[in-house]
Order: sequence, then C-alpha cells, then structure tokens
Amino acid sequence: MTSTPSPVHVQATDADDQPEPTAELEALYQAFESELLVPLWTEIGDLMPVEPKSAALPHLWRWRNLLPMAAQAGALVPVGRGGERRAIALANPGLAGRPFATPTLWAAIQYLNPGEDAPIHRHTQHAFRFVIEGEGVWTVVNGDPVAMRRGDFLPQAGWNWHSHRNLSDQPMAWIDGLDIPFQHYTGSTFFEFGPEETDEIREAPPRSYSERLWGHPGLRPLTHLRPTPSTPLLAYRWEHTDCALSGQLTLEAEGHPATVEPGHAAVRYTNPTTGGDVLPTVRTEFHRLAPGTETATQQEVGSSVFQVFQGTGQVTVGDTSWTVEQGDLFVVPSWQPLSMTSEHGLDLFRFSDAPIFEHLHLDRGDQA
Ligand code: GTQ
Ligand code: FE2
Repeated sequence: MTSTPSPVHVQATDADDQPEPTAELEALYQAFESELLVPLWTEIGDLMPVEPKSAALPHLWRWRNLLPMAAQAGALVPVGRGGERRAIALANPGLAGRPFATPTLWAAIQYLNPGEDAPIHRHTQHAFRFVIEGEGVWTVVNGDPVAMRRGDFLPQAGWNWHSHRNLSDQPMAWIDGLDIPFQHYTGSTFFEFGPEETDEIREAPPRSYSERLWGHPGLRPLTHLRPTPSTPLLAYRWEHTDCALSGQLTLEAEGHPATVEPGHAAVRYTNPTTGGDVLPTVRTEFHRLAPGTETATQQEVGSSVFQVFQGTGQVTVGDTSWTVEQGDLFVVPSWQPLSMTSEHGLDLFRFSDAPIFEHLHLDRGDQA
C-alpha cells in the first residue's frame, strides 16, 4: 500500500467562469444532447472528484434475515438447467437495483437441499465459496470433488467446469463471491453449459485431488513448477486458517511482531505457485480481532465485502455503524474509512477487488 499525498483543494467543480445563459447557448446545449455529446465542464465534479466517490453505499445484510429466505427459496424454487444456481445476490442500494454488492463484486447466498445438484457449467468469471455453517455439499471442479465444510474457503478460477452436489441429508447454505459486475461492465464475460449428466461421485472423497497435490505448506510438486495466474489449490481448510490466526495472537502475546496491529491477526489466502492472490481479480483474507481490540481507521481504493464468521463487534464504514454478528455481510465501498472494535472477539472473512487496482497501479491506501 502506498501512502496518500495530502489532498490539494483546488478543483474546478462547476466552473465559475460560465457564460451568460443565452438562447444561443441553450441551443448549443440542446444540440449537444441530440448528438449524444456531453461537455466535460458540466460533469467534472462528478467524474474527477478530489478523491474516490463510489456510487456504492456502505450496507449490511443480516444472516438471520438471509438464511430463512434462502431456505424458503429452497422450498419453492427448483435448481436446474437454465437458472443454474439457487443463489440470491446482495444488491447494493447505490447501484440502481443491479444484483451487485459493489461495482466489481458479486456476493450471494447459495442454498442446496439434501440430494440436490447444481448443474455443470463454466464461465470466465472468477469465483469462490466460503462456508460459515454446515457441510455435506461437494463442489466438483473439473471432475475433482471438493468437500465444503464450516470455515473452508474454496476458490474456483474462471473457465473451469463446476457443479455442486449435496450428498447429505441436510440442506446447506454458503456464500459465493465472483467478479461478475467487473466482467459485466467491461464486456469480458463468456459462459458455457456443461453436460446434462451430473458429475458422478460414487463415494464422497474426504480429500480432493487438488489438496493431495497442493495442500502441504511450503511443498511444491516438481511436476508443477510453472506459475499459474489462479491458485491450483481448491480448498483452504478452516483448521489451517484458525491455527495461523491463533498463532499470530500467541506470538504477539509473547512479544513477537506477528499481528497487523495490536490484537488484530490477519492472513491472506494465496496462490502457492506465485505467492500472490488466489484469483486474478479477487483478494481474500481472514481477520481476527482478539477481545478488547480496536482497529485503526483504514481506507483504500477498491471495494470489499466482509462476512462475520463468528463473534460480535462494532463496524464503522464512513458515517454508518453496525453491531454485527455471525453471518452478517457488509460492504465497504472504495475509499470509505473502515474501523472495527470487538469486546468479546470477532472473526471476519473478507474479499475485495484489490488485485485489479494493483495490476493497474491504481492502488492506494491510507491509515489514520
Ligand atoms: O455456484 O457456479 O452465486 O455461476 C453466481 C454464479 C454462483 C456458481 C453464483 C455462479 C455460481
Ligand atoms: Fe458458476
């Protein structure tokens, strides 16, 4: 993260050297309009603000409201070819009713009943699943069945075939994150239906092919030394994430520098072939606030979605504050200041579009 230069407050907002309104000028503006032309001087305040002003708004969705509605959809709406997924997207109130959590990110709750399958398809959008409760669904990526359980993070890079199968006798819900809005606005989306037959899983394998090949810390198979743009590891298991976070807090208590700030442990999920982000457009992290922690205020270019994994706390985004609990999802729009406090401890999963801005050298951050 680079630091912010001090803001310079000389800005041509609505120009003050405007000509007198005359019939001629009015005719010119009408001519602009009918030719689909827009003069910069009427738009500059909006298009070139001193600092980012996202159309997206800070917003919180409560898990205790989402989950029963997803279950209701499970009772009323079948899942199958065409609709593809029983996924219900978070629609940011600043984004004109589009099913977009932020200008770049999709976030949805997905629900599968016992024995149900979501059909095979693939798309250029990069995706992941994160599980806050339950188990029993296998996501099958290019024929590799990957178990989904509480606390697991399951990335799935664009253009891989995938389906989901609930092999248990319980319904299961989880969240999906994708770069759907980014690929929608930039016109980069491709999609393909897969075969009608579901991926055949005879028995539910406890450990995926990808984990057997890649799931050993610091160990890389010599058959796979070339870097890949997305992670080949399809599951990041809760036991490792949990252990890494508690390890940081224990080290801090022993006087070693291990946390991002006092009481705040954090890890980033990474691509073992590069050490970089798991997906080209999406960054994913896990944050743990020890009891009694108050974070610094932070702002950065790009938007994030957080989901509370466990615990409770207070979150402030810009002018908005919420008391959050397990499963709650909230949005931090670009450049909105974020701070959090927790009296009893708070675990949060986070995803953001930071890699997009880093690739383009547009990343900026600031800590107050
Ligand atoms: O599970 O494949 O929420 O393709 C949106 C699009 C989930 C999925 C979503 C998808 C999926
Ligand atoms: Fe998909």
